[in-house]
Amino acid sequence: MSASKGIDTIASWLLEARSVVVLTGAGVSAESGLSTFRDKEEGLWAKYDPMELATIGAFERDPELVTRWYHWRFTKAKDVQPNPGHRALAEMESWLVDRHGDHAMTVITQNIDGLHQRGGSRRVIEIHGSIHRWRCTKTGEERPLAELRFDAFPIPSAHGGLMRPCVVWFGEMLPPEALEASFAALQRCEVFLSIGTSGVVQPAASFIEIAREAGARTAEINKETTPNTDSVEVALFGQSGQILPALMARVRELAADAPARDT
Ligand code: BJW
Repeated sequence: MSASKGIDTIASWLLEARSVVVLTGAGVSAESGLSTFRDKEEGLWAKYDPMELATIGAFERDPELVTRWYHWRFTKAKDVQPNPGHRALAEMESWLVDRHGDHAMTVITQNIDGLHQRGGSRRVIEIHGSIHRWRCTKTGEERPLAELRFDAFPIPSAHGGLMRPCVVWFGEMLPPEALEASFAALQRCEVFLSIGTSGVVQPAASFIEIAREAGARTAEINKETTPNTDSVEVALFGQSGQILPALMARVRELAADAPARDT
């Protein structure tokens, strides 16, 4: 299917859909200047060993290294801006919410960078947590990053523990409330878009199947093929920062020709 035909198809789904779920991964933030994980040359895991940085074992072995790494990641995330892909998703949400109400669109993101929210998205579930919140390893008490002083690595907590980022490392459970909210959105979704994720990390990798079983149309937007490419109805290859604005422009064109449906 050509790119413009694919965009047309997804746009026509969005015109009809009352509930949309978008699953995003690191690729959505790549055009803002943040590294993905698994890209062969530029990905973080091409340069660093995930088992040395993104597990609780790594933090227990070398809390200084892991704290410094996440502090560096935070500094990068803070210094970049949401890109046209983030903004187009925010636009998609307000367009759908205007037509069908608050629950019409949910972004489930694996990203910890906060760029969807800064780009204007409101209903965002951060299933792998956020780099903007940290918590005490002893009490679990959370503190916004702005309250922490990064003048010692690792950062001692007020309760005799250490402060760690509220992100989900390999082998850790996802936040139960984020999982619950994700499943609820997946059960009712009519369109599921997988954008900028390699689709290999569980449980997020299974969300597309849950949506499909719930009857959703499925599409993928990615620079490359993924394990989902063959099973989605529409696969668009390219940069999300270019495709998503084109998709929203097409949605608006089609909507101008078609009267809005009642919710
Ligand atoms: C573009 C683009 C552009 C580029 N436009 N596209 C065997 C042993 C141990 C565990 C497991 C196991 N088998 C399964 C597991 C479970 C494990 C897992 O799935 N492992 C697999 C890797 C095998 N999962 C877990 O452990 C999860 N917890 C869990 O399952 O709990 C239950 C349990 C408990 C105990 C034991 C077993 C199970 C937790 C997973 C947590 C993942 N954490 C990380 C780090 C978070 C913090 C941080 O950011 O540092 O999350 S890992 C990393 O991968 C990060 C990401 O959110 C996640 C997904 O990556 P993502 O976003 O897809 O990025 P990439 O780089 O992979 O892909 C980018 C894509 O974008 C590419 O396709 C590009 O082509 C594309 N792209 N530019 C469009 N401009």
